[in-house]
Amino acid sequence: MDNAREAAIKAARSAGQLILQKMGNNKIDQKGSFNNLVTDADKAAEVIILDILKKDFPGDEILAEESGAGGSKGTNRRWLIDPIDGTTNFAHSYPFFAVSIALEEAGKLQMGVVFNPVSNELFWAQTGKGAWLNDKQIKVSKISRLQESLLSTGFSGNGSNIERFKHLTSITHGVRRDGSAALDLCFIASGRTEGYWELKIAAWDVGAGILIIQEAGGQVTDMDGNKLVLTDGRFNIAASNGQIHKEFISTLAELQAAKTK
Ligand code: LIP
Repeated sequence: MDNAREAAIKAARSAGQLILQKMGNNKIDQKGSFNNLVTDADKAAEVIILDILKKDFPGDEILAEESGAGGSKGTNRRWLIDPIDGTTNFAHSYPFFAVSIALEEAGKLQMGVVFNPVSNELFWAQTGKGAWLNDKQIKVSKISRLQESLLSTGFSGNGSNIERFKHLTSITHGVRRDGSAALDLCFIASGRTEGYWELKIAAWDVGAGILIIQEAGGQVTDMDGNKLVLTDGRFNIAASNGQIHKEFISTLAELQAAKTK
């Protein structure tokens, strides 16, 4: 698995270099709706990543945001790749985005890398080897009360998350809407925030960040508190430092119940 991590870090850094070069100078297209963007930098960065990974691991399956699912499926390994997580931020030269690369083996996350080329912060984790930010090991925060927590979320599904955003903003230290799920998860792992939730997110957005949180001592489930399954489609996610998870999930459940009344 070390060679997979080394290849993923090489791919993330190479893609990050290209992304920075193209910031403010790239073609923006829409994927379906007007606010679901893709840039030529997303596509070019994904080509760089796939070239590096396929050279070393030709038999592995791939699920990548821009080119979809592929690979010979000859092994029980699957790569989850988001060349730019935070594309909308990038398209507006808003400097908060990351490259996210994860590897599953037999359906279990084994390695994850999230690289923020703007801050030069490389978050990574390998099962059993802890979570790291550059050369420093990272751990989740010890905050144990939801009301003392700083949270984050996103609106990839649609505006249906606004009531949760409003309520949780009023009962915690605040909710940030950063625009990059991968970095939202890494900020929990590094103790900068305590919780994150989002509806209709994709495996390529969160695969690496999930393992980084787990190896940093945090917890990730679906929004009902059940085991999260990384399907090829869209799903709901709730992540935290572990300490607030029970209270966090029960608050999300109360809000869901109120919505369905
Ligand atoms: C983004 C996610 C973010 C979500 C955005 C978008 P992308 O991923 O990281 O959390 O709110 O709508 O889905 O599309 O930039 O890779």
